[in-house]
This record gives sequence, C-alpha cells and structure tokens, in this order.
Amino acid sequence: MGYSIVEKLVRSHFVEGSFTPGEELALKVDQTLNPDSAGTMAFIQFEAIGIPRVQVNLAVSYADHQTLQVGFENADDHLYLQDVAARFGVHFSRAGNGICHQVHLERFAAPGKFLLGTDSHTPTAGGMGMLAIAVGGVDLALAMAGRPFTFPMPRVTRVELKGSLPPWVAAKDVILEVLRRLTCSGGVGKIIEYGGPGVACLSVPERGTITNMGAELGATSSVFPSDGRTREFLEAQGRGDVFVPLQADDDATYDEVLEIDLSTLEPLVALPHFPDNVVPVREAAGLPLNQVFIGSCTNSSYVDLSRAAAILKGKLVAENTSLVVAPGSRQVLHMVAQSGALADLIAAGARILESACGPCIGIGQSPCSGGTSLRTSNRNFEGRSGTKDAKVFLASVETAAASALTGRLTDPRTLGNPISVPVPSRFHIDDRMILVPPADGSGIEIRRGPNIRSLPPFPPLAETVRGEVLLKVGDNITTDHIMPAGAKVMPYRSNVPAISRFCFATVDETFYDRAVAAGGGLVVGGCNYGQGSSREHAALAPRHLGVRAVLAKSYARIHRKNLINMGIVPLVFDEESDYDRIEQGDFLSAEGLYAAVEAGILLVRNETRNEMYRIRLPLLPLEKELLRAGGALNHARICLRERERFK
Ligand code: MIC
Ligand code: SF4
Repeated sequence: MGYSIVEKLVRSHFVEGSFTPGEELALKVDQTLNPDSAGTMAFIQFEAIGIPRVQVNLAVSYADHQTLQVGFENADDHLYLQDVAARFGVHFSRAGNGICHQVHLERFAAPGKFLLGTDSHTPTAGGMGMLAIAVGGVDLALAMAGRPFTFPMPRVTRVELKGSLPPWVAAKDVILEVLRRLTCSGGVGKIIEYGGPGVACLSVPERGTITNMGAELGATSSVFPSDGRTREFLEAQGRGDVFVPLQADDDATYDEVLEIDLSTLEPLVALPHFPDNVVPVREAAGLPLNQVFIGSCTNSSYVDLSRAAAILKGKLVAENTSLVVAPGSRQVLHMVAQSGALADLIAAGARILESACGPCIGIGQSPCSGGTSLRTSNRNFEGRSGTKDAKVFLASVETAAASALTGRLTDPRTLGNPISVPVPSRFHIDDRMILVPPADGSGIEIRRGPNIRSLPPFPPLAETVRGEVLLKVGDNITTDHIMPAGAKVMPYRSNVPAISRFCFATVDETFYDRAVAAGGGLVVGGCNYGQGSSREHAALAPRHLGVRAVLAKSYARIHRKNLINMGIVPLVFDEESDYDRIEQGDFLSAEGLYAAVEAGILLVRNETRNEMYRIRLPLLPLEKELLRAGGALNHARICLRERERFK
C-alpha cells in the first residue's frame, strides 16, 4: 500500500510510537522557529533545563511581534533573545527583517524536513512540502534540548484540488472555502494534505497562505507536495540545493477526502468574529469600511504586495478609509521598493508599516470605535484588533485593494481585466539581518532587562482538587480571550506575574482580583476551549493564579497540551449536559487525582448543588508523566536528574 505525504514525512522522522491515529508518536525534529512573542519564555525554560547548546540542526529566533517600543520591555526582550541565540547556537533574525513565517519560507524552509515552532502559524512552512507543527514554549525548549517531539498521530484529510483559479480569485479564497466547509474545529486531530492537478497553479507563497490558515481549522498541520513549483521557488531564493521532490503515492489512502474545483470558486470573505464565518464577497458587498489592512504572515509576500500595488496604481484610497500595508519581510520591502510597487502604494495613500506582525495582533492601527476593518490576515476574533467593538473581516489581497479604493467591501471582479504578477525568477537575497551564532557561544554574557523574570516554581500534582468555579465560559473560547495580546499586554510576555493581571480581562475584568482573592480555583468551558494562538501564557497565567483544573466539553490541541505542560488538569465532561448544571461560583471538589490520571476517569462533586459528575481525563502516556510532575519543566528536570537521555 502506498503512502501519503504525511506518512512519508512522519516515517522519515520516526523515533518511537505508533502510526495509529490518536496514539502516541515521537518524531525527530530538524528545525525550530521561535518568534519573540513566545521566544523569551521558551528560552527562559530552555535555560532552566540546563543544556549548553541547542541540539537541532537549525534553530531560528525572530524579532517580529514585539517591535513597537513604547517602553523598554520589548527592546530588552530583543537584547535577551539576541544574546541567548548567540550563547546557545540559534540564528537570530533581527527586528526589521520580517515576520517569522514569511522569512522562514523564504530562507530556511526545506521540503522533507520537520519544523517545530512556538507560533500557531508554523504550518505555513507546509507550503514547502515540510511537516511543520506548532507547540507551546516549553515543548520547543525541550525540542531544542534534543528531545523528540511526542504527539498523538493525527488522521489525514486529503484536499483534492481540481481545475485552476479563475481571474480575481486567490489562494486566500481556497482556504476560506476550506474553512467554510470544515469550520474552525473541523481540522482538530488532523493534518490536511493538499493534492491533485489544481496544486500546480499555486506558487509556494500561495500554498503558504493556505497552509498558514490551516491553523484556523484547528488542524495539527497542513502540507503541500514538493514539486516543480517548489523547485522554482527555492532556486529563485538561491536555495535550489535543498529541493527534494515529495508526492503522495497514487494508491495512498486517507481518513477523509474533500474535493475542491478551483474553477468554481469566487472571492470570499470571513465575517466577524470567526474565520469560518465565510460568505461570497458579493453577498456582503457595499459594507462601508473604516480600514483596510494588507499584511500579516498570511498575505504579505512580494506577489501579494505587488498585486495590491497594481490595483491601486494611479488611484487614491477612499476618503473615509485608512489603508495600512505591512510587508512580510525585508526581502519583500526591498523588492517592492526596487520594482516601484512601493511608490505606487504610497502614491495611492497607503500607510506603510515596518515588516512585522503589527495590526494583525492589535499592535498599532486599532480601528475606530465600532469600526469596520477588512484584513488580509488570518484571525478576526473579537477584540484582537485592539478595539473591542470593531468588526474585522478577512479576505484576499485583491478584495482588500479593490475595497480600499471604493471604501466599501468590493468584489474584485468588478475591476475588469485581471492583473498578473508572476513570482520573480530571482529574489533579492541579503541575509545580513540574520545573525549566525558563533561556533562556541559559552562566553556570551546574557543581558536581562528588569522585566525578564524566571518562571515561578510549580508543585507536583496534588491528590485533591477543590475550589470555586472562577469563570464559566461558552464554546470556542480563544487563547486571545484567555490571555489577550496587543500593544499593552505583549510587553509582559517575559513576566508571568505582570501578564497574569490581564488574564481573561476581555471576558470578565474582575477575574484577576477574584482569582487572587480566592487563592485559585477552576474554570469551566464549552467546546473547542483554547482555540487559536499557541501562546502558552494562556496556561501560564491561570496556573500562576492558582487554577489547577479546567473542565470543558472539548479542547483545542495546542492549548490542551499547554495546560498539561503547566500542570493544569484538562478535565472533559463525560455527559455534556452536566456543563449546564454548573454555575460560576459553585464549589467543586475531586479526590484521587493520581489514580484518575492513570484510569482516565474521575468523579467531581459539586458541593454547592450536592451533585456528582462523571468526568473524563483522557491522557497519552507522556502526558500522564507530565501532569504527575506538575508540568513539563519539572518533568524535564526529573529526567535530567535521573540521567535519562533526551534522545
Ligand atoms: C497570534 O497570531 O495570535 C500570535 C501572536 O502570532 C500567536 C503567538 C503568541 O501569542 O505568542 C500565535 O499565533 O500563536
Ligand atoms: Fe504575526 Fe499575525 Fe502571523 Fe501571528 S498571525 S504570526 S501575529 S502576522
């Protein structure tokens, strides 16, 4: 029987475990990617493990999220990241060089390899035919320390692409269509593998747009074949030597198959406040827009910006609409400057930002009160833009540029003759903003600003959990709800006590005070609890505030693992209707947690209502060990003490 691309990638990195979906599998990691947002905490944990040098073939750190320096904190974080990179053998992409996923695709991604990254959009590199998975900081620290990555083997969904894209329809519309069909939880426990004749019409950056937003499906990863288009892109980046072909075998089998005829697609838009709330642009056309943002790791390539410039050339943005453009990388910015596209954007009234995440994560350019913003980014969660009552829409670059001109949501097909911008045959290559670590970094002094705090210690698992339900939330709670990002909060990513003050602040601003007053407690959630960003601060902060268990209907993969990594017990309702019986403020208790970790089942008592609930605690073998130890860092220390090898 033949193999899918996913099976080939997984088998070529196999260390131990099982290929049966849902069972534990450990793979050897080739590369790691670490942006500043999660990076400081990942390195604080790496330092705590005590390994003198990273053990993977290539580790890269990026200064890309925290580039707004309104206080000393972000600048200090970047100095720390630069120093730990040199000390431990990590490449460091300096602020100004671009967004991690864009730069990684340009300069480091390689077909056939396995990349682990602390940012949920790490699967962008799957557009290059590599396995790319997102994790929390401590998992990355462990991978950098040489430990294979252990996770439940996902099922594989094949997306069969037929035909080719009609004029004015973009790669973004392909992934919006997948989101429309599968929804934000439709990818949970799966890797999405693209194939079929339609693949050939998509360039590597376009494939990257699609694999990038696989994160919004909740998928473990997304991957494209490595083919002639991959070779072309690598050669144009001066990296033809890393090309290897990678295709699914004709007789490969899949757990699920989805077919998309590209020629039937039309421009699509995701309405507020979820990326799967997708309708054709024509159905929502005419909606007035206060802002249009072109950028983010989803759509900020050279071709993306050049297409926007070609649409805007010689025209002016609408009077009541602000157009903001952030190039994905220094390479992109340099090339649009050289080609004249940048001048066209500026002449059209675009506000040009530095090559960084910026507005995507609410760092600058928050819309006006109650405003509407059309963005080429990947998430439109409530409040993420920095304006709580803003409405954010997601669409392609073509739709965004067309709409910037009219000031209203506009179907780009109304623009007439299609534009064509080919992928360049040679990109501008200048890696001087990526610092290569010295062969021996042991003498490097690490600068630690006053905001950089080591992690508070976490005790091992307690035998009993008892506490108040501090908060009860509904379905699809995102990590942006649990731990908001944005310009005000992100500077505290290296300071757990300080960032904890913002925990759940957008859901209930009394949460922090109540959690402190109660000395901790529990949180009750609905389905897909913790979807979205991989930020482990959404587990670190509750842990710091004494949350010892979460009780939910189901969890998003990365957040569930982050909870376990921080020693928070992720309990699951056996009877979903029991969720309705619990109210915020109820007192819950459970005994025999060690036995429950083994058996996977627990009885929880609602002391307030005098009721008992049957609760599940499904755990893989390594997860049991992590929970017992009180989290991944404690576990790593135990392993090292016992002289157990990581490899
Ligand atoms: C995001 O898009 O939400 C972020 C900021 O890139 C996060 C990373 C973080 O919060 O540390 C992500 O996607 O994982
Ligand atoms: Fe940066 Fe936005 Fe991409 Fe996250 S989704 S990495 S914030 S550009």
